[in-house]
Amino acid sequence: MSNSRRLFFALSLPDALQQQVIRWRAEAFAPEAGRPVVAANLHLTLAFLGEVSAQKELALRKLAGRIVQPGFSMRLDDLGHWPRPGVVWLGTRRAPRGLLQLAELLRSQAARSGCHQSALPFHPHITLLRAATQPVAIPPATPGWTFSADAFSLYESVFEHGRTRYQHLEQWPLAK
Ligand code: 2AM
Repeated sequence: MSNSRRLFFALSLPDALQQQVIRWRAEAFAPEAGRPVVAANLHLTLAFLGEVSAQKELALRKLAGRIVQPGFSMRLDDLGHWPRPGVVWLGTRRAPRGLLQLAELLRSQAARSGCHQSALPFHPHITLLRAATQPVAIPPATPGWTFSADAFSLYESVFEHGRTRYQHLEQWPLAK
């Protein structure tokens, strides 16, 4: 499947918030805690699609373009560590209904289009550190940023020169 791409739907973080998060992260975690995700790669995944053919990608883009869902705000006030995948993440203690509905819609459209969906419940998170497989001292609190989502996006995960880069492909607005 040479013309397939590794795709996912996600919320982008505004540039200013990306910068605030990486500045705080440098203070909040020891360098040996894990490999920091570069600022431009910080995002919140809504639905992971895996390797998708060009035809299926087109169908999923069309479905995404028909979504009418409200925008929402959330406080980024939760932190956690998943040792098995080696991920330290930033999340929210109260996921807004709009976020859960949007993710559910995208995940069910993906499943119906034949993209395998994890059986694990959706746990909204922004990955901060990777390769964090040893115990990590998690700070007791975050600065409590508020993140407003007024659009969602399709990204391609590109692995080149030993690095993963997320290529922004298309964005759709959420209703006001
Ligand atoms: P992660 O940050 O927790 O690793 C691009 O790879 C994005 O899709 C990342 O946010 C990643 O989540 C997520 N992702 C990768 N593989 C996945 C899978 N099998 N199921 C769900 N999400 C996945």
